[in-house]
Order: sequence, then C-alpha cells, then structure tokens
Amino acid sequence: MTTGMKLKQFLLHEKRAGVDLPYDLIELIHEVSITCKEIAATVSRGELSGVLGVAGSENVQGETQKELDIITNDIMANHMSVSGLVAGMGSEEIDDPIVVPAAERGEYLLMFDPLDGSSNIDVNISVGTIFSVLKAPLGCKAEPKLEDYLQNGDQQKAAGFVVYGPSTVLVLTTGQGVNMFTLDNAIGEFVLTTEGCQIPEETTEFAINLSNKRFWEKPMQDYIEDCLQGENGPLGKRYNMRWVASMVAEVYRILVRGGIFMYPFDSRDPSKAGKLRLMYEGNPMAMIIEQAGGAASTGHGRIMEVESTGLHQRVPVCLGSKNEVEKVFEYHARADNAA
Ligand code: P6P
Repeated sequence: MTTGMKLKQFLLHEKRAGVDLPYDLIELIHEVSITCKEIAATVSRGELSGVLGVAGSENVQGETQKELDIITNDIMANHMSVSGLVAGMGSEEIDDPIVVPAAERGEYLLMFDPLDGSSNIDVNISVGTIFSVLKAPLGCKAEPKLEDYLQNGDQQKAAGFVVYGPSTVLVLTTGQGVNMFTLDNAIGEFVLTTEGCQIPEETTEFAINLSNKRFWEKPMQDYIEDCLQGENGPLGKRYNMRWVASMVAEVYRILVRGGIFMYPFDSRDPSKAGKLRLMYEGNPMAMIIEQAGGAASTGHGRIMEVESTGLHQRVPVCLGSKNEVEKVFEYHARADNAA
C-alpha cells in the first residue's frame, strides 16, 4: 500500500523494490520539492506579497520578467546551490549556467523554469515550476562547461513539475512511470495521491492559442481546421478546446483526462523554432508525457531526440494522447512528402 506515502518515503520504497534510483537523486528530488513548497507559499500570498506585477527587467528570452519570476528563481537557485547535489544549473530567468561553488558541487545538472505561466500570476490563474535532471558528465570534480548541459531529452534522469492550483501537486517521473503527490499543508508534505498515471490514447480536447493561426505552418492550420469541422469533418468527431496559457496546467489536465497541447512553430519570429524552451519545458514535459503512455513531438519527430544546441533553445511542441499526436505528425509528414 503506497498511496499516502510521503515523497521521499515513496522514492526510498521504490529503491528497496529494485528501481535504479541513486540515493543522491532521491535527495535531489526531495530538495527540489522543498523549494517548491517555499514557492507555493510565496505565490499563494497573491496581493498580500506586494510583489505582483513586472520587475522592470527582461529575461534572456526578451520577455518581461515578473517580480515573482526573479523571487522564485532565487529560491530555487539559492537552495539548490548549497544542496551538495548539483554541479551546475540552468534557469529560464538566467542567461548563463548558474555556477555552484566547488565545495558544494554534486553529480547532477538541474534545469528549471521557476514560475511557468507567470503571465497568469497577476490574474490568479494556475502557474507552476518545471524541472529536469541530467547527469553532470564530470560529476562534482569540475565546473560544468556549457556543452555538458547540451544533452538530449532521452538523457534525463528525472523530470517533474509542480502545479500551484486549487491544490499544489508535484508530478514526477524517474523513468519508471509517472506519479503525483499532493501537498498536504497540514503536515507540509507532498503525499502520493496518484500512482502510475496513464494518458488515454484517444481524445476530443485540443489546447492551442488559436489567435496565432495565421502564423502557423499549413499542416497545423489544416489539422485545426479539420478539428473545427467536428463530427462531419475528416476527423469524424466533435472537439472541445481549452487554452489556459499555462503549460503546467495543460499538461496536468492531459495526464488526468487526456488531450493534446500544441505550441507550434510560427512565423512571428522565424529565427525561433517555437515559443517554448527545449531544456526546461519541452524535454521534462516530454519525458513525463511519454512515461504516462502519451507522445511528445515537434510535429516531425520526438522532442526528446532533438539535439540540444543551447540552454534556451526553442522547440515546437505537440504532446498528449498518443493517437491524436500521431494524427498531427501525419499532417506534417504528408506536407513534407508533398514538398
Ligand atoms: P501565449 C507561459 O508563458 C508559456 O511559456 C506556457 O506556460 C504557455 O503554454 C504559453 O507560454 C502561453 O503562451 O502565447 O498563449 O501567452
């Protein structure tokens, strides 16, 4: 009986049951969960915190930073820098890799988006923290070089996110399926509430920012057009649509009831492959989705096979119910073949 176990208790139970889960990786996940409890407490204060709104700065993406983007980044970076578990870190909010003092280095690299969906924070819509764990090629012996971070998604040792919604839920995979832990504020612990998430292979619910339609490539326009034709169209079923503008909320919904989420390439800035970032959004979410029986594609291939060329590299994202993602892949394949 594992439901009701606390996060670390469950991970140690998994290790005793034979799962290949090093103790320092268990510790790292536990320490990340502690920072996410602090972030949860911070964002839940809303207007009381006096730090809603913009910080008057931009991140490396050229995106206006919210005060809470910076505050939550510092919570994660400062806590993990002295955990003795990471050799270096990459954050959406920081241009270059975060250097960890030699005496504090550990065996892993941590990539994170401290507050995904932060444009929603001022209007009290769910936001979240996304993290990805890679092995440091040189371990703790030397400061990681940039190329040490540039590993593809299949190299991830763990991936997860915390959604700060009506309830705060940590979603985690270490390569042995996907489990969910709900924060019990009465005891300050993440408690196992769902073991072995499985995404339905079929769906009638798509999530995309339809206002960008004119900027998409034709296969994506054609797929959405066919969805909108409903049961009398070529896809033969009536679709529903969602768009929360918070990836963690969309992915959580898909894990619970299925669906397909897309942020495709668009021509607003042709120099970028998409809006979402590979290392701390695309790859961790792709690992979670695939581990839950779904699919995660760029439209042309698996996200986790995309070669990483930079900390803040962009990637087009299409993920969720396996059979629906396959349909989108086919629309792109037909266009590629025609070309
Ligand atoms: P748009 C949040 O800023 C984010 O990175 C994702 O969490 C979300 O899915 C997407 O961007 C929303 O983008 O263009 O609809 O505001």
